[in-house]
Amino acid sequence: MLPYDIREFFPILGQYMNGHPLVYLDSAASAQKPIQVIEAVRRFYERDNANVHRGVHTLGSRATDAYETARVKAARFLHAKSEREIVFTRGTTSAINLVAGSYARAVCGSGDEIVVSAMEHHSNLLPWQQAAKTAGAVLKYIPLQSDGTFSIEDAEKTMTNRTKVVAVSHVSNVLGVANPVKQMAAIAHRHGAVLVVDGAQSVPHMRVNVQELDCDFYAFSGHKMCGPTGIGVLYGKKPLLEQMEPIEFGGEMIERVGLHDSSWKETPWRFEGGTPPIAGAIGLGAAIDFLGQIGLDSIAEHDKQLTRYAVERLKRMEHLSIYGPEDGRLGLVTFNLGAIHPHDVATVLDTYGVAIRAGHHCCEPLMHHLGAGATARASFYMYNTEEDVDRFLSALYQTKQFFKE
Ligand code: 7TS
Repeated sequence: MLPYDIREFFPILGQYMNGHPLVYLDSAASAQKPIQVIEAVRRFYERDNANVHRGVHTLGSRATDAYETARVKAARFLHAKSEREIVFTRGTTSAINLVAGSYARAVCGSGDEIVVSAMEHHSNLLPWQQAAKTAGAVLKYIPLQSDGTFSIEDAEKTMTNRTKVVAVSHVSNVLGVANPVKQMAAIAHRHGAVLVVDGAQSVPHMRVNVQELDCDFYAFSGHKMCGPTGIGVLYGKKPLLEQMEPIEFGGEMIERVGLHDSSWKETPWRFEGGTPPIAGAIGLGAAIDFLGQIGLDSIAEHDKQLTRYAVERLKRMEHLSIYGPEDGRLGLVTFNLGAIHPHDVATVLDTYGVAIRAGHHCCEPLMHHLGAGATARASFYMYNTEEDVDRFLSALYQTKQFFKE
């Protein structure tokens, strides 16, 4: 377990909510921010704020240096070959939209295939639906097993030599377990396809090495790993990014502009038209430093252990059903409490200061597959403790009594 005093870095956690100490169990939706990140953003605005890649003045070059340093940090964080493989985006959603809107539309012709799973977050589903429609391509689904996961054998069977793109999440935001993305990359490559990995739920909890995985694209959001909102990353292998056209056009992404024709900067800057989220990138750099200081292996171990602690106790509760496979949960558990609507569960928990998420978690196809219209989800991060889990369980017992379930 990580030391309790890690919580001192997160000022928001010191509050009382509805008369109870705040128990924040919704980090899978967005993680809290340590003072190191808050301070980095504040320092930037207080001392270095200016636009990037423009001014010859000193503030402009300080801002540019800080922004580009964040890119280098992101490259090291993912173990990319070069910072030129790091595109700053608004988050996972816009990173995946960039690959779908540019790469997939260019490489997919009529009858080609895009392979996804029904486990995906809508952000890793809708962009592919749209790309397939535009290109006349077929959107194929890897069949899911009863627990919501898929097997590598089924993933392999779904791919053919018409498959151009395979897109899956590294860790599911509902099931909390990891998909075999390294093996999937190898299979996709044998078919001449690329693998796009949605890393929104993995990077906060585990060490990721894109070269080892040999994935072609990897997307994540800063805000789920203690960074600011409004910043994310698309990693892409350089030769792939170099063959991609931008999907946003305007200031700063150009090399030369004529009246009827223009040309673009090199990658990654050609994908960053307009004023980028500068403070966000700097905050993300600070979050990367912070995760490095705490140690991603320690965070992973803590999150796994705490999830196990919660699951063991949830299992003892009558009428409580847990979704997903038995093992391998990395920081979250999804459940329903008898016939009580998960929104009611979350509302009552909130009166005890416990914040969880309820709903379809932007995974409607997976919810249908699991036979649940909606579920409740508790997610854990480095700053959560066994005491948090105990408070959550005790509030859940109160909820059960209240609804006579
Ligand atoms: N992919 C996965 C696996 C996610 O969990 C999320 C957000 C996204 C993509 C989209 O990330 P964004 O930063 O671009 O919005 N997931 C959740 C969630 O589970 N609850 O709220 C947001």
